[in-house]
Amino acid sequence: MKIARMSPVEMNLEARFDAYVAEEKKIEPKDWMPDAYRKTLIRQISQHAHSEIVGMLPEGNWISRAPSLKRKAILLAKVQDEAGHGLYLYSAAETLGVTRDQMLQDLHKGKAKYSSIFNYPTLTWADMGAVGWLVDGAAIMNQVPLCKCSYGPYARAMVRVCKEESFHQRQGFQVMLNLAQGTPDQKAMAQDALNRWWWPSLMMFGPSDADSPHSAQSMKWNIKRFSNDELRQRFVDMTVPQAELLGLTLPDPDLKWNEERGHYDFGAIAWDEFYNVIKGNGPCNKERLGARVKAYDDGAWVRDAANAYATKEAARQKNGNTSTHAA
Ligand code: FAQ
Repeated sequence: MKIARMSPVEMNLEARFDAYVAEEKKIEPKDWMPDAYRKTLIRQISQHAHSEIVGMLPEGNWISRAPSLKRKAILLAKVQDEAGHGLYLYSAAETLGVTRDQMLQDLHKGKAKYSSIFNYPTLTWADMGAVGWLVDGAAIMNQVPLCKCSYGPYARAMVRVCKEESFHQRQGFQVMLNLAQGTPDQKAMAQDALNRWWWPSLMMFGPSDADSPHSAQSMKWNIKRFSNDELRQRFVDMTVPQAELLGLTLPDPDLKWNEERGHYDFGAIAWDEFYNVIKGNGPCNKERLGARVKAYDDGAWVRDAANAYATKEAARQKNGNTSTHAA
């Protein structure tokens, strides 16, 4: 780590670190970092990874029921992308010294969180539209600034993730548009999905700034670049005209343009519901965690086989043989 204009002896490690971050420079895995910075990143990146993997479940549920081959292929590709995002993120977290097994154990025991949004059920095909449009839309709003986060491996992972999320958001909007321009029943189905996903999507940004214990420090470290409320407001401002274009109504009687602020005002968020969901009591928490634990247990033989193969290969290498040409 090189700090311009300041000699290392003049500054202790933490002050050097703070100055380095303030200069918008990237921290890399082997750089010195405060323990609390490392812990915060492990918490956030692993929870982000868990969200991607658990987030495959509500949409995976619809792959076999998509209304056409084209929609099935798109949805399948999207769900696979989410798996890829989880893998980049677990890898980024591993660079901080935590093992993937430890992260998964924390998820399975309910110690590590994942996004509240994935604890709601996907009841109709229109939910695939609403999830892509709103959930991926909110995810991008939150993740684009993370491309500039101070931790190099996380920032770089986010660049690719955001490109893919923007395709996801557009395909969701397209599903909504087709339904909104379809029969009255299809339009009603789209409206119903919007009614159910709107408020949980606003909750994705986390508690309001006044109740967000981690925000101040994470912003100081350039991990978070905007506060939860700032990003939530941007999302509302971006989405209102999109809903108008769809001819659908956002389920908020208090939503209105505020000329003075230059933003939309919106109604009160049901924070009791949010806290209830993140405590494990949402409509699908038990089902989602159960599905993840089962997938992990069912996959034990694959991990065992891969490990056995790796051990055998290592032994062959050690004995000077290569597996394919030994015979
Ligand atoms: N759900 O002090 P803050 C996606 C927790 S990816 C559950 O504000 P922070 C892609 C928070 O962890 C969606 N818990 O915390 C996709 C903390 O608890 P802890 C995931 C939440 O970290 C689309 C406590 O509340 N995205 O959707 C939530 O500074 C479609 C206090 O909160 C990311 O993870 C919540 N919504 O800010 C996949 C982005 N909000 O850890 C499939 C990266 C807060 O002390 C299909 N993460 N909590 O026990 C972030 O930007 C931040 O971590 C925030 C929370 C903004 C989520």
